[in-house]
Amino acid sequence: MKKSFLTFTLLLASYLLMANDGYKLWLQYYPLENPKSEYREILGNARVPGESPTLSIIKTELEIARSGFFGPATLQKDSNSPKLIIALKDTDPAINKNTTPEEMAVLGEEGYLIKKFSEAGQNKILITANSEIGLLYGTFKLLQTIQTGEQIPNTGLSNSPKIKHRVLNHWDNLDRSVERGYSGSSIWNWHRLPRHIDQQYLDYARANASLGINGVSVTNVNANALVLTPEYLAKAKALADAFRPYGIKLYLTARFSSPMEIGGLPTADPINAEVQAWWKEKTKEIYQYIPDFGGFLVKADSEGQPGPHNYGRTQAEGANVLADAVRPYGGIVMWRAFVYNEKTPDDRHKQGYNEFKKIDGEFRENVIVQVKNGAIDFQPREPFHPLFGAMPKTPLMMEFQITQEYLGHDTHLAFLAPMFEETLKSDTYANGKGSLVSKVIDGSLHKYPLTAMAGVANIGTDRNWTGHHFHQANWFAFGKLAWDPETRSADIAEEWLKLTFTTDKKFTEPIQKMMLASHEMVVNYMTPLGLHHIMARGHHYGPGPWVTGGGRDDWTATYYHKATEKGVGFDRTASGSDALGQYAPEIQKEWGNLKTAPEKFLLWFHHLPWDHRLANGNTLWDGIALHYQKGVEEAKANVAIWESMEAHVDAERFKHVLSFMKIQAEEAVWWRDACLLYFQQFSKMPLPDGVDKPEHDLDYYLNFNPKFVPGNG
Ligand code: GCV
Repeated sequence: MKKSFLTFTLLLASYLLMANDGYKLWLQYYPLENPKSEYREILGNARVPGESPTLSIIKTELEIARSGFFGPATLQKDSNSPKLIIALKDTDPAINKNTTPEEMAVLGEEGYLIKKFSEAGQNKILITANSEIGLLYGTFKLLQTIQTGEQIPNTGLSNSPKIKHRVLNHWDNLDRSVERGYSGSSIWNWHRLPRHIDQQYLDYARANASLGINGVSVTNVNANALVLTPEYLAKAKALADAFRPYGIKLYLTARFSSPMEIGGLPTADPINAEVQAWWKEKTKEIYQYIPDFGGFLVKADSEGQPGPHNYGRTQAEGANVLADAVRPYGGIVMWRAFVYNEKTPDDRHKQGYNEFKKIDGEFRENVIVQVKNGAIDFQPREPFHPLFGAMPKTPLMMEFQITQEYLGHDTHLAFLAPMFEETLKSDTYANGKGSLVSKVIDGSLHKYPLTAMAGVANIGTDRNWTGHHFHQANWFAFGKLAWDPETRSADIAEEWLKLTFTTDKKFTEPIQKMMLASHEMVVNYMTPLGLHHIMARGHHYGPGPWVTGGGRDDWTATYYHKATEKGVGFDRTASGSDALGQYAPEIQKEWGNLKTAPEKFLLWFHHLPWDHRLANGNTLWDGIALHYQKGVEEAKANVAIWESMEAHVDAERFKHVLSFMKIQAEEAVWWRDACLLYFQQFSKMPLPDGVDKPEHDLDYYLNFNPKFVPGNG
């Protein structure tokens, strides 16, 4: 056996045997299959001219990667003849010599260029950019390329983000609870801040930078005004200082009533001069703490949060007062479109559109309206929000939910990239065919000067950050799609698997397939055929199609499924709430007609009899039951697929994933049986062949009441 092969085998064996708690995320830097790889010398002989916090992060990253790929015994540096040069233009002659002004121009502020070149008969690589952050992004890209075994094209690898602000939204409270968080407590230890900067903050920033995420809103949108007081601003400043070298800006959530709660004013009316002056003063103070503060994220007039409605003002009047305050410093306001009220006698689906469409063009230029992917609330599947494409004069940004509030929380494997991709690829028809949501978001459709994407984080103090190891892939996917909303889910899954586990196809191919099918599987066992909002009350964990009554009808399941003996589903066509009328005529025509309506949205837009015939000839009842069954069968099959992967995964992650998958398979059965027994009271039809008989009766599920479910804000 050759020595190099033996070394690799030993390295790999020790990697697999090592306890791996997943803390290293997709930055594993596990031994390379080819120990003779040219990268051994290239990474061992790098020149990064200059000194700065970001440049030193780059140097450290090269060290970590090099020793991971090749083991600690590596080449000595030969700085006279470097093989890897990472530098801004004009800071290294090799960069000037081997790049053109045109190549540099397309990179913009954050892009990078990786190029192979040859010098004195030696193969070398350069990474260049117009900013140090671009260099950091380029370094991560090179290391990811090496780990996944991809090639750098001879023409070079040039990339820059399509979206300007790529922001994680933490719904973290100051007491370290996390609204809709399922992976432990908040990683922000406000009590210890500002004096203690935990290593985890830096590891978090590093992970984000490796994906190109460049903004973080650290506090819950159900905001606490305290965060804007000097005591907390000093703490926020400490976080902002820690994030800065990684290219990450800090944003804060602003409670609309702050001028009253912490400012002592009798009102928060946005047209009141004292209120306006208060926001300006407060903002000035924030910028004294954090000179590159990103701006405010605001949830107003929604679910009990204060807002401009309290004073009879519009959302634009509310947003503009904050926008005027941050504008002199280059800050922005991300104003959420998630505005709805149980007292509005209209389908909840329609309320956000009705509120915002009419004020298109009334926002200041540094406001961007943050719109959830769908009009209700991050359901397992939703049609795209009708506001996309409907506000040509107001920049809109996407808000995805990475944390799985409605998709089984921490234990259910659901790879969300296909769900995000489905929304981004939806055609709004705003400017004719091909007016995809992705083009609204990247600004190209309506020429928005401001672009952004937000993801509600799934990160907590769990050792592996996200509860389920596979939910790291959802954080990863968000970063990739925020950089380029046209990235394919299949590519994201493949890259994540190779970086996180192994490049061995015997593992990556079946597991990639499993990941790509997992979202549809969850939809099948939770909310098939357009059913929605049928989860348990409050904590939203497990099924609850029977949820009815209580203070708010729009927080029940019966409001949405409307099941009776006559049928099931929400009629949102012209004969019902006409939410469909908020979409383009082409969509109204297609989705409104039962012959052409996509079955995945059937009961979202139509109320249909139980014996309605689906495209395949099945009755609606049989179709619902068979979808639930299919979801259960897949969840069970996934357990077996994962079991067969034992040889390819370290024991710690293997066992962790396996036990979560078993929970998922059990709970898929829970969802299927509870929902089918509930709906069967109305359909009065037998379960079709092939659908397992429930183990318990409906009463059992009605009385099943999990206690202390996390994340219930
Ligand atoms: C932060 C849903 C969630 C709430 C969340 C809200 C929002 O209603 O259940 O926990 O509040 O969305 O997005 O503001």
